[in-house]
Amino acid sequence: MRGIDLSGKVALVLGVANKRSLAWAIADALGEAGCSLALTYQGERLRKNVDELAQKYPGAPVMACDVESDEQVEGVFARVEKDYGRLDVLVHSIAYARREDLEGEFLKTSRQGWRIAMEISAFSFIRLTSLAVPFMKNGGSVMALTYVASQRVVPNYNVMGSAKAALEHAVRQLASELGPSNIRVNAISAGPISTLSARGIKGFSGMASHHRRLAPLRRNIEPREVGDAALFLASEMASGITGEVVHVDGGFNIMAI
Ligand code: 0WD
Repeated sequence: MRGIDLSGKVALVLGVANKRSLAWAIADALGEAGCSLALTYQGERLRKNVDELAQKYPGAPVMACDVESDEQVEGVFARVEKDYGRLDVLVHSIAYARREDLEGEFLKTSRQGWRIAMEISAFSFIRLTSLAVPFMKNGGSVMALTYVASQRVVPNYNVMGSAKAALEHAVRQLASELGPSNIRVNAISAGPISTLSARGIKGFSGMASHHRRLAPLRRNIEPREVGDAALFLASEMASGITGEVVHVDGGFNIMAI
């Protein structure tokens, strides 16, 4: 157990694909701090990975949730209500764009490619938050994962940069609306980590070594460091922080050259 104790709290974590997923590290950080967990998987192919994580946290429900399905999204909250009747923490660690929209010219972005990236990577955050709010009766902490390509041009990140910009705006807008209910809404902007979705970005390994060279800490970050930041944001230690984008990137974002 680290310094923060989340016993008695409940967190819903979406976006575990496998052991390398940032959501896995976040779920572990929260679970090891005593937080009860509810976990989701997108599609049967990922179910056994999430089951493996859930085994460490007896009683944690594991639910199918593709955010493109209203029925599945609503089903998740019905189960949270049944199992726990409350929610304190919501973690959105989901992003998707078609491979052809993550390379080549941004100018050629298709209507469909834009819609898919925006809907899965940004709109789902608003929808999930709206369904979580009624369960956060004593306040809560909501968080999403973002990347510096929301603010600056990163080659090949293309439509995902647009989606992350929309996601960060949603963080601020929701923080403003939910602050009076003591629900805090923040984003963690992580440096590049080699996960399933990161490897879908063309030239990812070059990007990671560029970060390593330029970042003040002169290294890439570890998933555990994202987990620790999420643990902090979930806890009372962060009670005064909302609408923020917290960078866990070794300081990369402050550098010009
Ligand atoms: O370098 C990185 N890895 C960074 C990731 C740097 C900064 C930010 N991020 C963000 C990502 O953009 C994403 O928002 O962190 C979040 C988590 O990504 P991850 O942990 O890097 O990647 P991964 O382990 O692949 O988890 C993302 C998961 C999907 O995985 P795959 O690879 O199967 O698409 O998002 C989920 C899915 O499990 N996902 C969905 N979940 C529900 N419904 C959907 C969907 N429609 N689409 C993707």
